Amino acid sequence: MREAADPKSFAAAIVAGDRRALARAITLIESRRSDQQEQGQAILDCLVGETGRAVRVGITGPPGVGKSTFIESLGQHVLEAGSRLAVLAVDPSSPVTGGSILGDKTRMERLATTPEAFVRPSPSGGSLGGVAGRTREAMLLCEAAGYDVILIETVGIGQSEVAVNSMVDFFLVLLLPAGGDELQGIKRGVMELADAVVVNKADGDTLPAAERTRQDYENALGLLRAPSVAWTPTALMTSALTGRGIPEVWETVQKQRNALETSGEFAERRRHQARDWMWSLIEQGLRAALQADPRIARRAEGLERAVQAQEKTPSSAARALLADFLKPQS
Ligand SMILES: Nc1nc2c(ncn2[C@@H]2O[C@H](COP(=O)(O)OP(=O)(O)O)[C@@H](O)[C@H]2O)c(=O)[nH]1
Ligand SMILES: [Mg+2]
Repeated sequence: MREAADPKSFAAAIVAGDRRALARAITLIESRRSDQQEQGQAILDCLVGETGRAVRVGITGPPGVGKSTFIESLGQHVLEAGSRLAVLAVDPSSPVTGGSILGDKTRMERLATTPEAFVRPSPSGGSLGGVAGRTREAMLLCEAAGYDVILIETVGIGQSEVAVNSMVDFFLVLLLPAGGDELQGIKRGVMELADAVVVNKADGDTLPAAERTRQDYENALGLLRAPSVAWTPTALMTSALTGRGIPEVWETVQKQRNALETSGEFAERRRHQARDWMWSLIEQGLRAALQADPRIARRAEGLERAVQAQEKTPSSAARALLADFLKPQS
C-alpha cells in the first residue's frame, strides 16, 4: 500500500480484510506528521458507516496484575467462540518502561500469530489525551476491518482508565488477590466505573486470598453507585494462566450487553460517548490553535508570570487571554 494511496481504495482494502492496510492506516493516524494524520483521517472518514458494530471491552489494572496474560486467555476464548478479535493498548507510560511492549508481545504470542486476531502494541510517547484519542480511532478502523470484539488494555495509572472508559461498552478492572484498592493503586473513581471487577491469579497459593478478595469486592461494589440502571457490577475470579473463570468473564460481558440493549442504555451510552468525543476534540483543537498563535503565546507568558507573582488572579488572566484570542484580528 503506497503512502499517498487514495483514501477510498485504502478504505476498501481495510473492509476487504487487508491487515497491512489496517496497520498502515493506524500508523498514519498515530503519526506526528500532520500530512500523514490527515491521510489517516481521510481514510477513517470513508469508513464511518462501517464502524460501531463491535463489542468494546476496556481492561485496566495495576502493572503486573496479569492484563496481557488475561487478554491472551480471554482472547483465545473469544476466538474459539467464532469472533474476530482486535487488541489495542493505551500505555502512556510505555516510553519509560520501554521493555513492557516486548514483554506484551511474547505474552500475547498465540494471539499475535492467529489470523483472526489483530494485536497492536501501545503507541509510545505523546500526551495521554493524544494516545487515547488515537486508540479510539484505531478501534474504529478495527471495526471497519470486521473485528467484532475489541479488547483495550490500559495500565491502571493516571487518567488513562477514565479515557478508556469513555470509549468502551464494558469496563473491567483487574485486581490482585488481597489488598484494598488503595493498596493496589486503584482510585475509588475507577471502581465506580467498573462493570466488573476480576480478581486474577486465582491459582496455587494465592487461590484462598483470591476468593476472599473477590468476596470483599462483591461487598464493596454493593456500596458504590452503579454506573448503570440495567446492570449491577459484579466481582469475578480468574486465573489467566490456567484459564479458570475466563468463560464466566465472557458470559458476564454478554449478559451486560443484553441487559443494556434491552433497557436502551446501550445506545444511549454510545451516543454520549460520541458527543463527549466530539467536544474533547473541539477542546483539543482550541488549545492547539491557542498555543500555535505567537501573539497569544507571548501574551500568555506575561500572564503566567503575573499569576505566579500574585499580581493577577488566574481567572482574570484566563479571561484576558481568551478575550485576546477571540478578538477578531485586524
Ligand atoms: N499465578 C499467576 N500468574 C499470572 C497470572 N496472570 C499473569 N500472571 C503472571 O504475572 C506476571 C505479569 O503478567 P502480565 O500479563 O504481563 O501483567 P500486566 O502488566 O498487567 O500486563 C507474568 O509473570 C505472568 O505470567 C495468573 O492468573 N496466575
Ligand atoms: Mg501488559
